[in-house]
Amino acid sequence: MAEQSEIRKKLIEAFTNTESEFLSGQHLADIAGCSRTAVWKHIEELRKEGFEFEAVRRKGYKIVSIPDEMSADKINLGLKTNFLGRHLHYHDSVDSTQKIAYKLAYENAEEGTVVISEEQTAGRGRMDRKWHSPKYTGIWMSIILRPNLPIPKAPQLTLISAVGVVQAIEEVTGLLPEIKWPNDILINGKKVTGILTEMQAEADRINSIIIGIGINVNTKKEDFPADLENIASSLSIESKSIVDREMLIRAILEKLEKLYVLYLEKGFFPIKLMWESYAVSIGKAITARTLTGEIKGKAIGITEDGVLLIEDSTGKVHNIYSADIQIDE
Ligand code: BT5
Repeated sequence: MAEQSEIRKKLIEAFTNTESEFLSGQHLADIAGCSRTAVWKHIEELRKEGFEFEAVRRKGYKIVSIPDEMSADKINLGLKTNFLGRHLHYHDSVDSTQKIAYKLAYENAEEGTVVISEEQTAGRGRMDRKWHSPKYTGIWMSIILRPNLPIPKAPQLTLISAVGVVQAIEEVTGLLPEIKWPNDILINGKKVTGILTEMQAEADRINSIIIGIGINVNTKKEDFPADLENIASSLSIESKSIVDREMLIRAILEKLEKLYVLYLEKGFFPIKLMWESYAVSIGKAITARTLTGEIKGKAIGITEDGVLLIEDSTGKVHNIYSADIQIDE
């Protein structure tokens, strides 16, 4: 029998393709590959999610409206991926999607499993910093990947994700975001997205990588707390319009899947070129603040492993594995 989420997807597709037509229970059962009773049960579940249907005896069902809030089914609608987002866990409120994804990964969740929440009460950034994640305004999601790679390659996944998110934002909004190494996406110098890559490893191999992506989508200026007011922005502030979060999620999953497959086949080099074309810090004077101190110099590029290279005033080149970057010029 077809999987539950697949059945749901096929049903919604059937309804949205035919719009105002009534579809018989038997017809829907044939399309979805399940029994008529199962069709009825799925329609009841969809009603709980805010989909409205009209049911007429002998004629069947007609879709009347699709809900505004996000739902796993609406995100799935028209999603053109093979594995990213095929298992989607949607929540109204969680502490952190990273924590939930971490648990799912530990319980052997499939590669490509995605956790999304409308709100995070304890969203986090790197080094346990807070990530502001108010309800219904953004995309707070975590993606489970299981690449067969040695541990030092893990930071490349942050860069791959950043490229995917930039391409998706560009496609959906027309905005032109820039990447600040390693994990910030900026528009007009303000942070609209942060990426957090964490991993579970065994011996020297990666078991799973959890990519956390936080995007301020329809956040209003007044929704940001005082400490973020001057450093953060949202896609709707920058584009002066409301952005469809589900469409953006689909675009991210599609771009990211393509890049990830390309990376597994061809290695990091093609991604590195794309990443560099979006990077704002390369060629500029920057200050890198690491756990052990501060390094000032010119950012000259990244290595094959995604390590940032800074040349100081004496000509010495420093390899930066993890830091916060300030652009000085
Ligand atoms: C990041 O850390 O930028 C990674 C953020 C990852 C968030 C996602 S949401 C889904 C998943 N679940 C989680 O719990 N997390 C991930 P970092 O580079 O350390 O930046 C953190 C800093 O960004 C904070 O100290 C603030 O200064 C700033 N910040 C916090 N919330 C922000 C927001 N909504 N927009 C812009 N900047 C923010």
